[in-house]
Amino acid sequence: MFFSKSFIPILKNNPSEAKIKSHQLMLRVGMIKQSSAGIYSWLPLGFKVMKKIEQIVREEQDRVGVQEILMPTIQSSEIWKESGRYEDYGEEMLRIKDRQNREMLYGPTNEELVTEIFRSSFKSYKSLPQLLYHIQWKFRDELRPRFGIMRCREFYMKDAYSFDLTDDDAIFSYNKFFLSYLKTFKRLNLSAIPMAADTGPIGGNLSHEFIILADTGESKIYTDKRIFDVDSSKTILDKESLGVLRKQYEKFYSVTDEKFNKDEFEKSVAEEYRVNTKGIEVGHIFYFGDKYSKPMNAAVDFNGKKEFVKMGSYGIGVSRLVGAIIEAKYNDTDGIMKWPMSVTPYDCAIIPMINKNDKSNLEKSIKVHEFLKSKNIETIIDDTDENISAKIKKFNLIGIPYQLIIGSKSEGNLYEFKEVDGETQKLKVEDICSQIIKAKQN
Ligand code: P5A
Repeated sequence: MFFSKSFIPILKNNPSEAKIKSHQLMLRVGMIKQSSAGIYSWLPLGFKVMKKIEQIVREEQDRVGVQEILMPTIQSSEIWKESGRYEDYGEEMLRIKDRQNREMLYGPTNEELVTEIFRSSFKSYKSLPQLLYHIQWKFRDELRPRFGIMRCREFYMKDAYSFDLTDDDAIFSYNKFFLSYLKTFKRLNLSAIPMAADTGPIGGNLSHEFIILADTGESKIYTDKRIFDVDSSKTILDKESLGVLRKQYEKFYSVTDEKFNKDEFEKSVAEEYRVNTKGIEVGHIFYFGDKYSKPMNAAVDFNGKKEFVKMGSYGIGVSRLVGAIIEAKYNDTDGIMKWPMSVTPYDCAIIPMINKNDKSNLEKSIKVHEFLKSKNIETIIDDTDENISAKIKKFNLIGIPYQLIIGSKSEGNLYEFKEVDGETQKLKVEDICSQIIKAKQN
């Protein structure tokens, strides 16, 4: 991709309406464009990052045996009346009437719709467990949408749902998601901590929020810092080890604001381990038993007996994660952003020094680009006539992890190469290639 032909509308200055760094940066480097309050268009740079996040989320769901489906954004009010949530959901729900005057809504979540799909498709306990997910836009008419795509009205969510025969089986499903969330956030280069949380309008009595620490986060958290050292890397998917894993986290006091109790915190966490800070909720999982299956009559036959299925639901804020990663990875002292390799819009920026009468550096850039492309490394060539330092500054801001400079200091087959926040090295293109491939594998 040539920069001159790309659609990356960079602004000269930080937009004044943006209060936090992710919102500022996303507008500044043209990742998103507001279309109305809390509703955004995703431009190529932002969209590329979101799609990469989506793919990692998908792979980790598939890995634990969750099946992908796609439910619509527009739902009928009927099923919400059955569950009793049509009134309860209040003004956050965007209600729409179709031409037959039927009450419809733009789904804020899908517990009802998936329960309806389940009840009309499954009759026997032998088909259980069923674990289903989709990745779809949601709409919540937030009273105060803010911080760009972090708390907006239309957002992209991965939501999964589990159906089991017994509470015990359902907890096993819950724990599968618990582990898969830890692995998903790790692949995004984030350290997300599971915290006991309130269930709000989704319901139930077991719930964890997955929170990454950030000063600009909206969630207040109280935790024991030893929770950051729990190792989930070797956990396998059997019932017992998943139970043990959750206990390893739960033995540390770790709650969000709504569950906070000062005496309990001080009693369970020695002063040296206490962390009282802010974070961003990037995922939230719930166990709510038969809260939806009972009123909606979603049951299976178990040896002649009707059993309402036990359900849980599991959300990841896919679009919110784009902002959350920026909050975690952007260094505002030097204005340098560095995308994790797993989600970066481009792996490497090729920055040639271009003179009016001499296009040889541009030609070299194209050759390097072709070579790297053949090794699955995605690059963007800055073919504009800005000077080198302006180009470097631009890519420091965008956050492309590597920069390859083709200019006066390139000698023979050696190029200047640097990690966005690292030292400049002089390397052959083959060595540059292996360095990037190595970084992609980590
Ligand atoms: C779980 C999946 C649910 O809706 N039902 C289906 C359950 N949970 S949740 O916590 O309400 O939302 C899941 C995740 O979605 C993100 N999120 C948002 N992102 C951007 N703007 C919003 N207004 C917004 N609301 C929720 C969060 O990451 C949340 O964890």
